[in-house]
Amino acid sequence: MMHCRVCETKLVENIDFGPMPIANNFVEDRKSSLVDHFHMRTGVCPKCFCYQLFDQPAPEAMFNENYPFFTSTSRRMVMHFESTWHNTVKKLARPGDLIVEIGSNDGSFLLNAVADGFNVLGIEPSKSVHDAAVARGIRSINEFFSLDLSRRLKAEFGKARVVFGANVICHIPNVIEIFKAAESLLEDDGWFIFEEPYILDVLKLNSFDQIYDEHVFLYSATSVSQIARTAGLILVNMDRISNHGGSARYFLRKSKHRSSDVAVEEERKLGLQDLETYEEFASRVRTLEEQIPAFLQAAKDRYGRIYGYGATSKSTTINRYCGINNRLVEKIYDVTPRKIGTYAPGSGIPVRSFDERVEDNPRCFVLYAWNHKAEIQEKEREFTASGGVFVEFFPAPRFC
Ligand code: JHZ
Ligand code: ZN
Repeated sequence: MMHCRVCETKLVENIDFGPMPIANNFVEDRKSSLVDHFHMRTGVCPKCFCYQLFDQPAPEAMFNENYPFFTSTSRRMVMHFESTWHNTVKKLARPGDLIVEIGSNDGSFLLNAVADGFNVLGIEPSKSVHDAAVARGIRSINEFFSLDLSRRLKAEFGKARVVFGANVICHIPNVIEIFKAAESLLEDDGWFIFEEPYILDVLKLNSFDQIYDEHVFLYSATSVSQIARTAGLILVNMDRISNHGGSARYFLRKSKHRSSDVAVEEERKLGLQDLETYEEFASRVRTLEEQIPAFLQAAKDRYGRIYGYGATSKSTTINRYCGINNRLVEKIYDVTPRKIGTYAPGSGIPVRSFDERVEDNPRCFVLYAWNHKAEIQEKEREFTASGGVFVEFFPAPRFC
């Protein structure tokens, strides 16, 4: 696909990452973990400035019964969704209203709405996490969101006061259909609210690891406001939040409401509507492609062995693009039962339980879960007090 998924203008190529595996393909067979699945290239639309992948694997290849990312593995993310419910979404709804979540994962957000007596519906195509939500008593539908599904839901459950999504809208290639589906599911005074990594923060931090198979788009107010218009919606507000190294939360309503171009105007001033901004980012990413493995090699020379902290989706892009394998990074520790005992995609680095660290006695961690730095540093006070160090990559590799 060489044309913008939103406005069909020819894309301007931005970064060529080369062959890539599926970022969350954590499997027990080392050989299959090394299989590449697609050629990862990004482009920017010169008309609507939607930043996107040229190609993406089929949705079913990414989101299925083996999907291993569970929202509840981060205590802070669980707290974040609790406060998102109480401080934002709940304030826009009345008890008894229907709250629909697209990509509801293990129910970490909807649990809060259930506890307050709201009517909830989760939509989750990945069976692994859908089952976890059902086990927690959340009404969840194991399907991809679509126009067809929204019609069926409306017939069965009525209209929704809020359609919410966290870290999911940027995963969906047929975005115009999804916006139309949200629009048709909403009450006239309803709200479509979603949040996810914000391209401005990615450009500022050089955090190219937010680019992987699942993230077919990296959005801005500029691009979201234009997609909204194609679907009978308008952007009424955008908030910046700190998750995932910097996210944006977009508030959309039906087009009879009043739109705001404050965020779009701010982005124009910051260069998000200039192609050079993206070209400069690409050139900084190419520098990191050299710097990251060199820095890790130096860290290994100094500390003997280095270990990964958090088998994130993001780590797949870093490892594959920078050619990092298990000769450089010994293993990656992770708390997720589904990831333990597997190999990290594209690198062959074993993923192991933190139980093994007592024996390994790591002195240097590669902070692949850098977006959870505060939570991890709090947990790892003893490690750092005893001289242990972390390596972080963005905006440039360093010890922290
Ligand atoms: P984390 C996922 O990306 C996938 P990932 C998805 N595509 C997306 O958009 C983002 O989330 C939002 C582990 N961990 O959150 C748990 C520890 O071991 O950075 C996770 O496996 N110890 C939907 O995968 C991983 O690290 C800890 O103390 O990049 C973190 O993954 C903590 C805090 C985490 O998301
Ligand atoms: Zn476009």
